[in-house]
Amino acid sequence: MLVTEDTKISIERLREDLKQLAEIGRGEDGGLYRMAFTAADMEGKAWLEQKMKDAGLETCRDGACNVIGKLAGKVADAPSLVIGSHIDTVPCAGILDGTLGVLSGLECLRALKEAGRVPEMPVELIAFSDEEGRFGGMFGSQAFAGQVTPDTVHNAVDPGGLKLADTMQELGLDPWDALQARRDPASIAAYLELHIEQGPVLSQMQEQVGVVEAITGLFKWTVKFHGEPNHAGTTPMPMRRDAFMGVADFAHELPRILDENGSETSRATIGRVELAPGSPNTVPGEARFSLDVRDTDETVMNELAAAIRKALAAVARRRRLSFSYDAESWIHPVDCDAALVDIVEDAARSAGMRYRRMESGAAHDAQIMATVCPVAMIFVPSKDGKSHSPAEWTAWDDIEAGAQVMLGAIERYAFAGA
Ligand code: HGY
Ligand code: MN
Ligand code: MN
Repeated sequence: MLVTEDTKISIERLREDLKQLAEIGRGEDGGLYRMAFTAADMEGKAWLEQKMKDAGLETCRDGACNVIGKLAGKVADAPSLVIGSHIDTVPCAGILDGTLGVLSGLECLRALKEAGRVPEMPVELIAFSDEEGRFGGMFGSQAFAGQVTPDTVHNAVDPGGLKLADTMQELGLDPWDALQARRDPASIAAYLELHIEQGPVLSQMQEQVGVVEAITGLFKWTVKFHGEPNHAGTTPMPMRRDAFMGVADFAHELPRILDENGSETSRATIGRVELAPGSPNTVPGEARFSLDVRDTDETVMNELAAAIRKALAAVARRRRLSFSYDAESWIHPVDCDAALVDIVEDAARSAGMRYRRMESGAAHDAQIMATVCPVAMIFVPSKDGKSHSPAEWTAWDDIEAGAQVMLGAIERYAFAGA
């Protein structure tokens, strides 16, 4: 396996890129608000595209508005090594989730270009649209992997009820073009993604790099309890059909449901609750809430879904409510490709990194790409395990270490024939 140690990433350039992109979509509270297909997200895409051009990459956007930069290979029509992640964020996000993978990938390709090194195959850097699932799933990578259907394009909505199709049209995009974003799997050799761990393991173990072997699956539901709005003063407690109390009762059932049906990698989160009519002196007649449930084993995911449906029905009966739910997305857990994981591990070991093999509790575009090609991921530590908040951080020397391992993995994979 040919490895030249002379190609080094520049942490100064990477730091400058991170600082610049961190200013796009920054809110008053210091968090990032670059949610998918907002003006800030589109500004971030434009900024990134220009950076790719400045780096001498051939750029384009596909029908899902994925931003793509290509480093040409010696064999022009060989299947590409694809690297990337996302630059869209959750509301009030940190500056590294997704972004670090895209900008580290950009720095790797810039370093290779600067060193005049030409890979055997094209290497394509992609910033996938809507990884955070504002519109339900991982729209950009799902479109790239051919998983988007007219149903997705027509019915995907965000938590506020805005339709994906309308949102794209208002940006001058044709949502139906997403159906043409599918890339022929024969043109993709493999996918590599660098990402922050978003958990506590690497930082607690004082390790620099995570060599990811498996990625958790998840399903997202929007659940509704329907009761009866009524006067907060004149309606005796036993006579109420209080939809919020349904949510409260169900939330207290979650630990039991996970204990009885889950595993140590099971997670369940209610991240958003909306009550109607929403006035302080009215018993809520309707409650609508999000449910995010995860496990690395799909059988366990199915068992958790069945147990959750039973618990919702029991709570509804007890509270004289009715309930319904929309299954927003179901993303399969995946194993990373053993040979690609070995390449990442070899790059980490040769660079003298303290590393460990581990699983991902967060979902990533890599698990969508795993449906069409071999994938592997590189993690860098998250300070105090924090993420999806402005407290999200990774020490600069860990960022440099991770990006250098990424470059080492690219060199091992895309220059193998050299
Ligand atoms: O939710 C996740 O795991 C990822 O950050 N989208
Ligand atoms: Mn992410
Ligand atoms: Mn995220």
